[in-house]
Amino acid sequence: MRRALLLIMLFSLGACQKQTSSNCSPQDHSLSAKFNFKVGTVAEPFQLQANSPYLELVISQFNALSPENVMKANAIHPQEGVFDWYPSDQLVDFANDQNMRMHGHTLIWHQQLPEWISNFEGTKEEWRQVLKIHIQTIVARYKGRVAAWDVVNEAFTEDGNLRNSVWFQHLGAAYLRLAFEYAHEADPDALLFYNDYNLAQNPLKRNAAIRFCSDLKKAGVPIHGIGCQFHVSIDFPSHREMDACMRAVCEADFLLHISELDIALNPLSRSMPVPSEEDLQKQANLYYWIFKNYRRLPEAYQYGITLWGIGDADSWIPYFFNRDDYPLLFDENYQAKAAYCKLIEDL
Ligand code: 9MR
Repeated sequence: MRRALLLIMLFSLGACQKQTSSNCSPQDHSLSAKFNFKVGTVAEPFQLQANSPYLELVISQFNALSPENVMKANAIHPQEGVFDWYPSDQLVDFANDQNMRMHGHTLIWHQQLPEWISNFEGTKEEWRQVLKIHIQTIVARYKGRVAAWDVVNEAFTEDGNLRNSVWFQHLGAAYLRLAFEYAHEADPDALLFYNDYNLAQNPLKRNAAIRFCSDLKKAGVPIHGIGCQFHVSIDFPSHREMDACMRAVCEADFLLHISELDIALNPLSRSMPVPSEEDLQKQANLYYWIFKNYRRLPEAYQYGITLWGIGDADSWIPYFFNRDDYPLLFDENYQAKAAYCKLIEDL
């Protein structure tokens, strides 16, 4: 009996020590305060509920904000001549009030288009008007309040060619140049980005996208940065590939935004009802490596790193791929994971 009591006491002491020795409670730390560059998150207005753990983390851990969906064309411009400003206004006002840098995402994309654009029938000139009105109405509304825009998103395919989107079909490759020029006319102070995925793991796509952006820039088109999304996993791409991607963007003289960072644990879609300690540790090491490597780049190119979500349950990955996954810094209860602790304690 006395032995059992002693064991219980020792166990409780251990548990206690474990709790108090942990030095990474988000209440006591701010992730963004650790870096000279901005650290952002994606959010939707409905998630910013008063007194919620979500809201607390947004405010305490991040100093930049991207909208996950509310600025995409189907949400903000559902019908010709009709703009639904309410949700994006809420987000922009929130970011401005909190002194967070607002990053607009995304003006021109082939996905999440409203039907009226997908089905639009018109001459080239009429398509140009659609592009112009869409971009300029949005950028002008948020002039001075949204610091930067993903002007064109995911225009390249994996083989390094321009995607056959409606924009390409009706305006040819020129739609990219036009998009940047229209955005710049509406807000000459906004930083303008090209944003895409798989730029680390696919050098063909990376080189094509960077070359295209460089050619635009040489021709005087206002394009300031490249967003490398970095939807990566603990297994791939390699450090070498991610490093090559970061360096290539800077060497081409573009601001580098790691724009949609998450690190999947389960890219092969196995059954994974709970994450293993080993995988969580690998994830922590990779988050750490990405932040550390980013911090080593020339400061002038460090636009910032944006996490694509806060808690694992909010992530697009389990939903989109229909699998268990745990890609973010906080778990489904908004408790800090090993990755958050490693960033806070080791960097
Ligand atoms: O996270 C977004 C998810 O909620 C949407 O359903 C999805 C629609 O395609 O878009 C997700 O965000 C994407 C981003 O806008 C562009 N890069 C890829 C992101 C993940 O799909």
